[in-house]
Amino acid sequence: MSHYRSNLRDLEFNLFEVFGANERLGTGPFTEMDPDTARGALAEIDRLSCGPLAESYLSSDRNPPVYDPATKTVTMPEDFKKSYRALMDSEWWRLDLPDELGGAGSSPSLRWAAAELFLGSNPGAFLYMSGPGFASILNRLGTDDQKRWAELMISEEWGATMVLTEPDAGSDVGAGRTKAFENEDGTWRIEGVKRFITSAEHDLTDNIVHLVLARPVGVDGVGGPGTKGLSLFLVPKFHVDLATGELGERNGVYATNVEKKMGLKVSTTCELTFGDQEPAVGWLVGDVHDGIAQMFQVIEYARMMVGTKAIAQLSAGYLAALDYAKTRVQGADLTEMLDKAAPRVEIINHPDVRRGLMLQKSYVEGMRALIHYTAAWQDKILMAQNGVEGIDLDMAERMNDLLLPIVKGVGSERSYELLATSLQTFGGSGYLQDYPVEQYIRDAKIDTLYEGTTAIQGLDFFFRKMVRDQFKSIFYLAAQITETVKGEAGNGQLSAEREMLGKALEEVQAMVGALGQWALASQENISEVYKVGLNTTRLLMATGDLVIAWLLLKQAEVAIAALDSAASDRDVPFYQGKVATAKWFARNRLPLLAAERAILESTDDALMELADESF
Ligand code: ST9
Repeated sequence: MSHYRSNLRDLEFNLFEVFGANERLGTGPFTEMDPDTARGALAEIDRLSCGPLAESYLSSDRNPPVYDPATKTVTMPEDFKKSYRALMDSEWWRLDLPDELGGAGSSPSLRWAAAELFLGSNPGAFLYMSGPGFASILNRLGTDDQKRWAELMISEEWGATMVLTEPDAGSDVGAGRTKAFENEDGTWRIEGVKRFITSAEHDLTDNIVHLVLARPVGVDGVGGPGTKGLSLFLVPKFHVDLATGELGERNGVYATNVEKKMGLKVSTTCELTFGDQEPAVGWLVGDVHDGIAQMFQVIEYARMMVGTKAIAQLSAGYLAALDYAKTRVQGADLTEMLDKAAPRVEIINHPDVRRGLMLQKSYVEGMRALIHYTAAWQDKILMAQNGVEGIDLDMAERMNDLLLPIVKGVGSERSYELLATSLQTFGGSGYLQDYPVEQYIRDAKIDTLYEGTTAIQGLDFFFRKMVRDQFKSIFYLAAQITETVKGEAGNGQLSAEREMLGKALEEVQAMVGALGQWALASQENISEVYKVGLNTTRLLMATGDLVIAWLLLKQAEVAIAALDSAASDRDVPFYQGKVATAKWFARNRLPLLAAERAILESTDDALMELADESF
């Protein structure tokens, strides 16, 4: 049996019943993909994800890729290669491509729904499928020759990587020391060592195209300190005859180590050395020195992907725990605890197991809604860029920017935390490799780390997405939540929860206000900024809970309307579950925000003044 349990019903509920994908699909840039075609695509992707794609998930953890330091090559496990082939042969990666590159006319929201299925089934395989996604970005940013590279990356199904990190430049990308020297023919010679590079060596594809940040040497106006001195280079593993697409000589970029990791073992994490024995030749992307901004186009995409991966893995963990709880018989019902001969019951009947299941369910479904809400803004961005009228492109971009650190930061933190609750549902059995949850936990931990740690997401959320945005998008979001607080949908059944949502909104607004005050005060007294820094992660997580509660309530409104009309017998428990989940989350999680606000408002200088030796 497949390790993977998907939730296609909830994906379709988000897409078509809550966030209106049916109104966007089949129109504007998505003309080729009408709602029926999209449903058909998701059904097929679901079959692939629960079937052949999932088959090597467990085995490739036990028998991970093998690195040979003599040849600096990696041999991938055979059964993983079969899963990867099934994924590539399905060609669903075309959902990610624009029309001019042979895309399927998909909307971002359909693409992220599909991505959840792939990432829940076999996240490592999805990561190796990076070529098409990176080709779209190269096609957008590149010169004519680089657009040809993009075509070849797609037609030849080559792999691709993003290459930022160095041993002494992790979160601080601007500390990178890898250098680029211009050759007389206009190409560049890259020299340096990069670290933690995902998919940088493997034998799944004939070529790998690296997008590398390096500091140009001897060029006026660029190459200075920090991120702004970095430029972006295309550096292939093999040279290529661009006219024919034929591979030429090996380029001087080699994987000089592959890390041994806690999880996601099938995904190679490489040290990549440039120009050690032979020159590593690269091309300046777009022929412009604008590296960090260009790389952030990849990073934004990847941050959305990481949040989706985290939530996909939590969903799989929750559904595995739910199955177990429905079948595992242990102990008597609590009402019969005094009768030692009372019949034993399935553990789903025990109150504490139910509490744990609802905690998982509410976060899984709330965070899935967050992905779809964010993706709906991405749909609107693409529509506005393609001439569809009546969309505020500026606000759509601001909202997408605001939501990305929540998707990535909150999604990954809550998923990792709650996968432990999934495991707990199994009792001691959850600790065994007989069940997939211990691997889900190991494989999900990376999500709080790569593509910017949670601390980085918290800083980005406050300083860039609020202060630099002049609080425009957060005010817009608050106005949207207020509409729900003041609304009347839900047939009178959600009034208490609306009130709780209103109170939670006030708590978060007060937290934003306090951080804003400290940021302002730091202009007079710079150390005030520490109080901001002590609370950016708290604010990120609190806003996450607020948005999750809001989206669960919006889902409950839709569910109540469906129950009041003619929901099929099969759908009744699904919709009733939606209403119960929204109510539970509002009652059990939102009151905690008052405590978070109180803690935040009581922040003083003590922690920063404590001597390092006293820790
Ligand atoms: C990594 C790899 O972790 C993980 C695996 C990836 C695998 C990807 C595979 C994808 C698969 C795809 C599959 C496709 C198939 C699809 C099928 C579909 C069905 N937003 O604040 P400043 C820019 S890689 C936008 O001064 P500092 C901006 O240009 C490692 N832009 O920063 C800005 O200039 P300005 C990941 C932003 O203090 C400039 O940066 N590493 C943003 O110099 C400078 O900004 C990290 O993520 C933003 N949010 O540097 C690094 N922020 O202000 C984490 C900045 O003029 N560290 N820019 O606009 C950071 O993010 C730091 O905050 C820092 C600080 C480096 C930016």
